[in-house]
Amino acid sequence: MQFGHFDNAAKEYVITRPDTPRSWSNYLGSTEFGSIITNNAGGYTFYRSAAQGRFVRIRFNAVPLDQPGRYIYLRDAESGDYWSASWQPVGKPLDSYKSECRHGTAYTVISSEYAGIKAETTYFVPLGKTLEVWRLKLTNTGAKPRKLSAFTYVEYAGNWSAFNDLTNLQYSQFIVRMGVEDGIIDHGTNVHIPEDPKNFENADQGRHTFLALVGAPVTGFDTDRTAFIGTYGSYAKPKAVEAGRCSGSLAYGDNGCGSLQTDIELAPGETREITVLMGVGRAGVEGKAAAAAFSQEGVVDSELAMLKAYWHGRIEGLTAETPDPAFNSMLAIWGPFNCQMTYAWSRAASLIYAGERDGLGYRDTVQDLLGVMHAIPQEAVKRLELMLSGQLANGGAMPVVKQFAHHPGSEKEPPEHEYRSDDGMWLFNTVPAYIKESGDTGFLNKVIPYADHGEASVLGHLRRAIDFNLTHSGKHGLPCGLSADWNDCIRLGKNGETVMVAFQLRFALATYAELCAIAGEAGEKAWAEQMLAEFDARLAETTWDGAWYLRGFGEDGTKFGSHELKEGAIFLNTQTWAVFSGHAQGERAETAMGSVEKHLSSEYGLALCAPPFVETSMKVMRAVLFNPGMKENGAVFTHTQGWAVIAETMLGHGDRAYRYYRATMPAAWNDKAEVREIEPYVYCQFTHTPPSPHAGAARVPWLSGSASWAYVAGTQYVLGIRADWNGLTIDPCIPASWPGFTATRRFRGKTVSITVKNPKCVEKGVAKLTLNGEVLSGNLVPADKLKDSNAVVVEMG
Ligand code: IFM
Repeated sequence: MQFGHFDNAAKEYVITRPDTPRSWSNYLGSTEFGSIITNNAGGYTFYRSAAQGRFVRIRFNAVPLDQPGRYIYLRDAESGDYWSASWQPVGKPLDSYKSECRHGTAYTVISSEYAGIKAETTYFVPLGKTLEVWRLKLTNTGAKPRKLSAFTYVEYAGNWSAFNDLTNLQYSQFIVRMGVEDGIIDHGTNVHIPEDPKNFENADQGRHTFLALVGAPVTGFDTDRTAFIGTYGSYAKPKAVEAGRCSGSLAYGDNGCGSLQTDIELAPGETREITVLMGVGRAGVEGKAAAAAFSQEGVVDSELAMLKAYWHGRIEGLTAETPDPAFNSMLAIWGPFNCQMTYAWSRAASLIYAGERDGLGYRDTVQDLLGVMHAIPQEAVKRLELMLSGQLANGGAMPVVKQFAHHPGSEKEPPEHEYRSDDGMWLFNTVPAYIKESGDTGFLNKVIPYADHGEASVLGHLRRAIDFNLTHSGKHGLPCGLSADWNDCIRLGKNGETVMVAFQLRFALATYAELCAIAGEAGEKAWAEQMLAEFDARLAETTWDGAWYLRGFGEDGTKFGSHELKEGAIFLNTQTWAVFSGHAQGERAETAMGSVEKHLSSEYGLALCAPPFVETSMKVMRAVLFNPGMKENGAVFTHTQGWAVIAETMLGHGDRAYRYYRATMPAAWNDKAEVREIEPYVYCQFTHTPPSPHAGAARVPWLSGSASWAYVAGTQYVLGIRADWNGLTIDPCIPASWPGFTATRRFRGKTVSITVKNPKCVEKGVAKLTLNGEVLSGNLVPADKLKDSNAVVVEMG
């Protein structure tokens, strides 16, 4: 069943049925001023942090879904009938109410048609501004004049705090003081104490937001929720809208809301435009200034155009046309946009991440950078430097880096039991990704402080990360699992060993050797190569279980991920990382990936492990906490699928790689949206697998490691367009049935147009490559041969 379709030309997803199986959301704004909006105008808004800057309330997990939000109620003065410009919250019957929602890149347009009135609301945050615009266009499509009233509605969160709003009502409900100045609502918090704008984390300060309306006179207002909704009213039946007029309430404690009323007459065929502005600052200062600026003709349109151009620029680092329209939609917009949102918001703000995670999880953020590196390398490297300064002098990392309150050099070392074994290992993916993208090899010498004390060059940081795992190793000479490796639900402890991180360490040693060669550190390179050879031998001896690789060893030597076990007999990650790391080659690699197909694959993708856990002790295998077939307990954990795709392409299996790729590609499920349930344009954290009764249902949309690894796998390994130390490698691994594809990649300031032809129907292999008509040997397009615009033609065979 379909609830909408992709409009690649407009770079939008169009929801044509508003009764989606779950709320289908979008992001507006920036990390200064962020908003989540759903297809039914539900959502919330925050300044800088979804936890500490939350000023618009949503009730997470609400019934009905995603309420409240940013609503505009419409009421016919003659009949007294009323509805909302978005289908919800009033929810008129869908046989008489037409609705469309277009989610675009940081804007959303919700349109409706009911009772002869067309309404179109465009929601966005103008670039560089700390305010939200809701531009409403109302059209009378009938033959007689109409008198309408429009009422805005937004509900304020207490004390700008996600937590206080839920848990400290005895305080947060008594510091709100609403006002109205020249028709602009002032939402005040702690208005009697000084403001402290430079100290964001100071909760004890006066703060204000404003709500203004331009384009029509304000004829009424309510700022007290009870006055607007009524004691036993609801968002579907607010008292003020039923009555046809606001009562002029001024909240003094309790719950503040923002409702501005305007009365509009529309001649047949006439369109009127009004604009609502909601932003940070006082009504009388920032509110008045915003109202003046946005009353100018054309300002809303030009701000929207600038916003679109900005975001399109950020997602157009690579464009491609393949034989698969679903892949094309993901490549054109949603894949890179999802990566940008993950990079921006980490795991802090969505309909699922309700603000509890404030800050940048170390391993997550370092991986998230991979999905945006090709698009915004100079911005990404700043974040990478921040993360390097979250590494500790012992080579481990702080679990979370708080961008608002990070003090490199003087952070406290976390307690020993909080260390995870994989944190520093992800730097070996991301540091090279930056250098390959930019050509900036000097980055390796950049000196960056450690979080707790001391400093080192980037290369020095990498060496420390390796040392951390070499010094924390167990009986088999493999890295200890500590509180977790990538898998939060595997606690192998300070003596148990993780085979996944062992493969990451193998990858790290190989990568470090390459980096040392670039940096001219011959001694370090020789050391890394020697360690790598020894480590490979150790891995071959200790980690092979007969038909696949083990997952780890417990502190008492118990094997995990072994065919000898009834539960968790095979794990995905150690097979894929064995190949990805370069350790497993030839027959072992084929056997391991064959076992993956045999034991873990389904139409929904590859399960993280099988069979799921039911009876295993949770001492190590904490996955048993989840129902079988969910999350780390045997679901398709989407984050990991990219590694499987990469491994298959490394083995030259284009058909299998793409089958896996498609299984979790959101757009490929567009016509089965009732099965997948969440947004068909964004990645999710996991998909239920049997024995879950909801097999196929995806959960935790937007923010996870899935988007970035899917993007890396799809663009760098399926299409095979990879930045390399000295240029761009073109090494496609595609389904044999594809006749080829075209792509355009921005690379080091140049444009490279690529045509791949596959006349012999192979899955992998470059027979011929030409750059601007010149035949080159191999599959590398050297950076120093690039002109401003380039044509590369690749013939597979
Ligand atoms: O790797 C983790 C991630 O850091 C948070 N979400 C779950 C993943 C797997 O456990």
